[in-house]
Amino acid sequence: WGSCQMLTIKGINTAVGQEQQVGMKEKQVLEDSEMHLARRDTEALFQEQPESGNQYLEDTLLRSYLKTHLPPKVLEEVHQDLEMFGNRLLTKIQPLSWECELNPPVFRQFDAWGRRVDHIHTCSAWRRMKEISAEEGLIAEAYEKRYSNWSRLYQAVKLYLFSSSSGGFSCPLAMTDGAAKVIESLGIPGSLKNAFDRLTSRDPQKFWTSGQWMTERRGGSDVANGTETVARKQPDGTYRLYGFKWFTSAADSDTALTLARIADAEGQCTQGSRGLSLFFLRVRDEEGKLNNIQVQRLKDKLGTRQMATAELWLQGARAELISAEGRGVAAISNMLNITRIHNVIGAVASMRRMISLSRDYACKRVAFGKLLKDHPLHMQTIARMEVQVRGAFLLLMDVVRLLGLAETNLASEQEQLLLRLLIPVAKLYTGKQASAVAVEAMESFGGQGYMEDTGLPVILRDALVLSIWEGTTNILSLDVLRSLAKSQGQVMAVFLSTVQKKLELASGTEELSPAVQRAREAIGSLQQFMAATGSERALTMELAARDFSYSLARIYTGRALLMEHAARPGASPTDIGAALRWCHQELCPVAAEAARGSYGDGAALQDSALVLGSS
Ligand code: UCC
Repeated sequence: WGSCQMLTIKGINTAVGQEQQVGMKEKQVLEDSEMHLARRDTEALFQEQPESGNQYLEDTLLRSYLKTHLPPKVLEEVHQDLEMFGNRLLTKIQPLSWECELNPPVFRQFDAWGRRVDHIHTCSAWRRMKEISAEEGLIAEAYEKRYSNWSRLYQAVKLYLFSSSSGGFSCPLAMTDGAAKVIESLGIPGSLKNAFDRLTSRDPQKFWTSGQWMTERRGGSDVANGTETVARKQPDGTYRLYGFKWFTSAADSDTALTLARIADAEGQCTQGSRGLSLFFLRVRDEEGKLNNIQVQRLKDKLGTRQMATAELWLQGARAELISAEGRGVAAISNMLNITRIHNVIGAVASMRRMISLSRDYACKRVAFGKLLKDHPLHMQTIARMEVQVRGAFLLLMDVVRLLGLAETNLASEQEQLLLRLLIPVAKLYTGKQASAVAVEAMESFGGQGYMEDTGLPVILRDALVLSIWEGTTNILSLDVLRSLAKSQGQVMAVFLSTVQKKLELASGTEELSPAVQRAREAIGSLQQFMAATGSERALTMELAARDFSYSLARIYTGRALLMEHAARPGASPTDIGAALRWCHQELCPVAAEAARGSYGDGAALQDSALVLGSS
């Protein structure tokens, strides 16, 4: 401030810097005003908040995908609904989401008089999310099949838009969808008709959500050996479950699917996977009383704090057997495959949100005399993330397109095999991408990205779980191998022929030829790897499982980017640029690592020595 600047504060005219006699009171006012001015000075440096608008309208990739793939009549209808939903998300749902974050569930074990109540209190915003989910048909859409095979894709698009504004409610929706899928695949038996109707209802008063209780104290990955819960048959044909569920998501749900071992007349159970059966249960009765379940505590998680994840004692919970005896894992796989797709939705949505905010911030924030968007290095960093989210989005769309075909009996046998392979591939790959993008994007806000009340750390924390729950990266890599083994290699044959066929079409586009060339080389390397390892021991494939899955993800995503998008009529230079960039990363890491000898016995020993520190 200039020393002679005239200021008018609180009605006192003062010439700052002039020597004058001022009374104590006036002096105080002057000091206050200077402090105030100092604050004003820094206020001028305040940064504008990054914001997003109507997520649907702003998402050009999503819109161009829908325009390319949906039949015109379907597109017209869903466009209207998605635009309205985008507005609702912006104006009504996003504020609720923040409320859910600020008011996580609270567990009250006893009432004031010492009575055990085990009450999980959720906030009103969380309960409103449940109503909105029903109103928007976020589960119903997939089961009503109004748009035949496109219904599943349409539902996935709505969930994708909802995910990052859902305040964590996308988690119970994932499991609700999975439970509905299991019941549907059983042919909706009479005893489950009411539950199915409620899980897929558009009526907020009727709508139920479901949990998935798989993890017990001995672990969540090795379900076959970790499940101790015992089911005892009752004279009326129902079962009572006794055991301890260590990690039950959305413990405030109305119903749950869970695994248990049926005890025979002597009380003996079959161990391992063949001893597991699948059960359906209501969590509470009509009066809200728990179904012989005690809540031990809520989990203290790094993220996803908006949802009640609990440890539960089942002390004779009444349940219905819904799989064949001993076929529990196979039966719950239907649920797992759906929740894994939801995980992909969550991963892509999280990346999209982070990048939208980064982009908006880059257009507002000035540093070193110009907007961030005018700093090429900053834009390069965001562009690299943008390529990742584009690839992940198109991979997701392809998975839900195939799921829609399978659910309307329109999928060929090859498409069903491809779907089985792509679900774990997409889940493991996008989970990792989402974590990496969240960390990188956070940096694009500078120190602000690290501040809790910006909401950005929430996105990071919530993204970190995506590669852990519903099967870790390694467990899913082994599931990829399982799908190969079960189909006796057919899934790989389908994978390779699908990618190659599509590349043929893309090769007609001149600008894409370097990317097509790289993709072809990667496929060649993958085939060579497969041929070389075909006769080798299981250890080789186990060690290669993760790199192998990454190779499938990158090659297939390259195909989706190249063919489905960059080679379509009307593709923009941006679409082509994204495809080229995608294909410039290592598309077949498994071949590169195999050439380095990473999968032999010696490599395994070296890994152990390195980790365990032995010589
Ligand atoms: O619960 C959790 C948190 C929930 C939160 C969810 C929110 C997500 C929403 C995100 C929104 C943003 S976390 C814990 C979740 N737990 C898991 O994901 C389990 C991870 N472990 C596995 O996936 C394992 O691979 C197991 C449990 C499947 C392995 O079991 P087994 O019994 O050792 O496996 P088997 O013997 O190989 O398979 C048994 C049968 C076989 O069928 P048959 O007998 O006909 O040959 C397999 O082919 O199950 C079949 N099967 C499958 N079928 C196994 N996996 C699959 C699959 N993925 N698809 C089809």
